[in-house]
Amino acid sequence: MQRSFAALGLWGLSLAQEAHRVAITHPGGSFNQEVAFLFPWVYFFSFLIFLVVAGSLAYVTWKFRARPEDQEEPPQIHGNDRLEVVWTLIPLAIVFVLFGLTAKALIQVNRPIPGAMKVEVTGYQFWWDFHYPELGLRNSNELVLPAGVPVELEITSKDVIHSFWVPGLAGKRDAIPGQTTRISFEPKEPGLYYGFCAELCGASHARMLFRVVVLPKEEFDRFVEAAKASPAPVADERGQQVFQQNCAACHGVARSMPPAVIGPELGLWGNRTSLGAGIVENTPENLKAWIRDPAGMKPGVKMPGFPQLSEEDLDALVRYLEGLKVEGFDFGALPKF
Ligand code: HEC
Ligand SMILES: [Cu+2]
Repeated sequence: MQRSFAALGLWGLSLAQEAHRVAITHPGGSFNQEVAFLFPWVYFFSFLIFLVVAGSLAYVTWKFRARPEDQEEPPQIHGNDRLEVVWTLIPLAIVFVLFGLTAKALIQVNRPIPGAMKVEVTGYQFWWDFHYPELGLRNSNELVLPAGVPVELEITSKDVIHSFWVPGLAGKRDAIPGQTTRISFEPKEPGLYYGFCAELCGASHARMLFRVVVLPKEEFDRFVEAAKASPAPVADERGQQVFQQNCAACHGVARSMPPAVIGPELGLWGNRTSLGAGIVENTPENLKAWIRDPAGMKPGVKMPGFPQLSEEDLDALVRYLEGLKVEGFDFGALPKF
């Protein structure tokens, strides 16, 4: 119940802010296709019941209305067995049909898909980490997936309970510390999908977003190969130095798992469409504002601000970070769901 209210609130937000879409009816993947199949059936029966109930109410109200010549009480009748059996059996049949369809969909979406690509998803206050153990690749806050290939997400949390939700692709799964929950689906349609943390997890819960980039299979393979091949050429020597001194204790740029993860992986920063776990677009201006004062954009954030950096150092740092990328990909140009 609380969750449906949350979804309603998010939907309201999505009307105001196109960047935060909640596309639950978008059949972007196998999971949502199963769910989308249920919608017309539920609507059909709801509409049928509405027509019958509202129709008979209107008819009876009109047919048996009081007339001026009515002096006495109308004949008093009690019950109608045949009618009562009918109006009990028909709804029962409807409930059974909907139950059957729902059970089929539930079994289907909860079934692990054999041969699925694994991704370890870890929730932190207030960001997401994505690690591909089979590919030896890591990225944060933007999960890149191939279309037409089944994927199995192994979801957990390193602090409190979060919940992983990409409305346009699949349903929610809680991220629980010390446990692994799983969700399997096959993304079908390339695009940029908006994701949310769907479990109240602290001051910036509402700013714990993420994105899923679904690429055609060949493009995904090209991206992975290029991301693993070699580190990006250093775009700014001074920026790299500033990074080593101030940031490297918490952030990796090797596109792989550091021994202990504190902050998001930044090795593919230049390919990111968003900043701060999906809260704003990735632009040099937003990045500068973030580095100076992350808490100003995200209350309760676990990254200190760097107001002491000189303007030159900051510019160099931003150039260095924007240069951490794989050439030839513009995820921002993908259709958004
Ligand atoms: C004490 C550890 C720590 C230090 C030091 C630190 N960060 Fe962070 N950083 C974090 C954490 C934690 C987050 C995730 C914040 C969130 O979104 O809730 C973060 C987030 C970010 C993000 C956004 C990441 C994303 O995926 O959107 C950028 C960019 C960033 N940091 C850059 C820097 C730079 C540049 C420096 C050095 C000047 C730096 N950080 C120093 C911990 C740190
Ligand atoms: Cu959360």
